[in-house]
Amino acid sequence: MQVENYKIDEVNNTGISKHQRQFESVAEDIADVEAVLKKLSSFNIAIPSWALGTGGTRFGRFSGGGEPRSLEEKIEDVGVIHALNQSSNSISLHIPWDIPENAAAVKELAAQYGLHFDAVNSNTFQDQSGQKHSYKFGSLHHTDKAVRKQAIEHNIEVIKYGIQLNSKALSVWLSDGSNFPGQLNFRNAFQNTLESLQEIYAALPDDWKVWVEYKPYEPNFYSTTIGDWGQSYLLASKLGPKAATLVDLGHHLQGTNIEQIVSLLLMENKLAGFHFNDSKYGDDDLTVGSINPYQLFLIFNELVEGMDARGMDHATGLGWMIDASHNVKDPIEDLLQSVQAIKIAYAQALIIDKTALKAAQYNNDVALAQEILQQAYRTDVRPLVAEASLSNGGALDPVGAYRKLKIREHLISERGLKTVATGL
Ligand code: PSV
Ligand code: MN
Repeated sequence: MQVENYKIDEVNNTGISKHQRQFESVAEDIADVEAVLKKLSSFNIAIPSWALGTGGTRFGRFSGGGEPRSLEEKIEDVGVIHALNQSSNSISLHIPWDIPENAAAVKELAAQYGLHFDAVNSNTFQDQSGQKHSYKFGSLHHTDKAVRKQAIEHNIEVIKYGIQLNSKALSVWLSDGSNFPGQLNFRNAFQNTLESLQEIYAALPDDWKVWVEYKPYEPNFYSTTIGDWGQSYLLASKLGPKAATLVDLGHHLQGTNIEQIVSLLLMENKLAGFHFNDSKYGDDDLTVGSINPYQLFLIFNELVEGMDARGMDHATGLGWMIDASHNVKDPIEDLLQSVQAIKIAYAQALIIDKTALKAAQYNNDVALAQEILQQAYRTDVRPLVAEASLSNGGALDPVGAYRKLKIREHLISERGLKTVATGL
């Protein structure tokens, strides 16, 4: 379904005067509000194809109604999200969950919704039917060369799909690791991974990147071969300039200072981008900003400061993507909330008084530095985000509009109540 502009306008009209009051009130205190709005308007976050169905846990999965049954329907759902928030103009595919059988048709369909294709993701953490070798004991790090070869070939195949779609990056996450002490020789596992990635790297087109994602545990519970940013950074450095580290917010042990990791990776030009989500305990894949929005803001503070220091374009300089899916929410509402949370954190980071913060840092004025950060964080920037959305033709309140326009009801009537999307 296409969400027609006039319907969004109709919903917006019911809240426009309240919005204008709120916007003027916040805009008054912002030095260059036009520049902030421009940055917000051009900022987009990719939607993962696997997050459009209801998420599950290892204890079960409770599908919602009207879930997309095919890649085409997933594209349709991202089209809905983008029509409402004007900030999700791309989709990231996971192969083989979502194979673009007819790339030209899929690209054309996406273009009808104003969408393009973000990074393509490989999957060597599950065995597929008919697959010759098992990934039970890993893939790119495996002791057996034949298994490694199979996994390398899969990644190269994913690159080929990506080329057809005009993607520009391969995102690799490995579940490779060990469950018990003694199971693995760490050095051999790392070397095998490096050599495998070198073969994949050699197959990258000139204008492509490979993003190396890390994760401390799960599904392995003793060691993970790419378990933290140091291990990912080491691989990315050895691989070369087309390789960088991907930060998934849920892939850190509790208490980790993620913003510091982000700052240093950015300084070294080795930050690929993000998988945004939120977590309370582990890789919970919760809605972005639902648990620790302050951390998200601190990350964006480092991003804005660090990207400006390198003269990078905020919108295109890094890969921005959500990697969250939940088991009790409507996935489209969940994704709309995540994108809003990201834009709110970004807007707050944009309005930090950077000159004053720099001076406070230089003078070791700790209390003032904290005041400056929290002044921005405690500003209700939602009218700025709404104004940016409005100027692009999006909804003032995307979740509210989604409900008012009864989009899920519409999708259920088209697709049925009992549908299941591919993914985890
Ligand atoms: C692994 O937990 C991960 O974060 C990787 O990005 C995978 O590609 C994705 O989740 C699979 O859902
Ligand atoms: Mn991820």
